[in-house]
Amino acid sequence: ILLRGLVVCYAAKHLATMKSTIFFVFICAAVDGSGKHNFFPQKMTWIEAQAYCREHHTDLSFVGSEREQKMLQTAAGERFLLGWIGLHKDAVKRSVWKWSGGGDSTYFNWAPNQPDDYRGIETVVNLRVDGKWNDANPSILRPFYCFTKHKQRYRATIQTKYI
Ligand SMILES: [Ca+2]
Repeated sequence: ILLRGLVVCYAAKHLATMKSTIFFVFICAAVDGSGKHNFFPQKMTWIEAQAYCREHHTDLSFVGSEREQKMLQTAAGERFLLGWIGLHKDAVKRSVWKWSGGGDSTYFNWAPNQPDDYRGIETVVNLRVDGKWNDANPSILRPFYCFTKHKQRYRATIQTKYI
């Protein structure tokens, strides 16, 4: 189950007859799909950076929350540094922003007046030194942020219900 930030409940229905009751066991796992973000100062195009991250880590960094935004700051040494993150424009639906590795973005931290799609060629996103996001030309050479996914950890709760 590779879902991040979601509480996944899968109900394992144990049909154990206990006298005249049916015994259900529900197992809920809060999947901690988070991991570690790292900053890489070597400059690459967005595509090169993505390939590098995928080969050596998991992917370009995704930023799904304020908390993860903060993780990038920590990765760069308690400050924000200019660098690519994994956000890119959907190739077909140009108003939709997707994370490298899948999923539409629902959290945004755009700088004022961004995304502006300057010259109509800004299809990927970089973090600025103020921590805000800017859409940019993917062929510019920039440092980048990679994400390494941790192994899954579970916090399981068992609920029992007699009906
Ligand atoms: Ca821009």
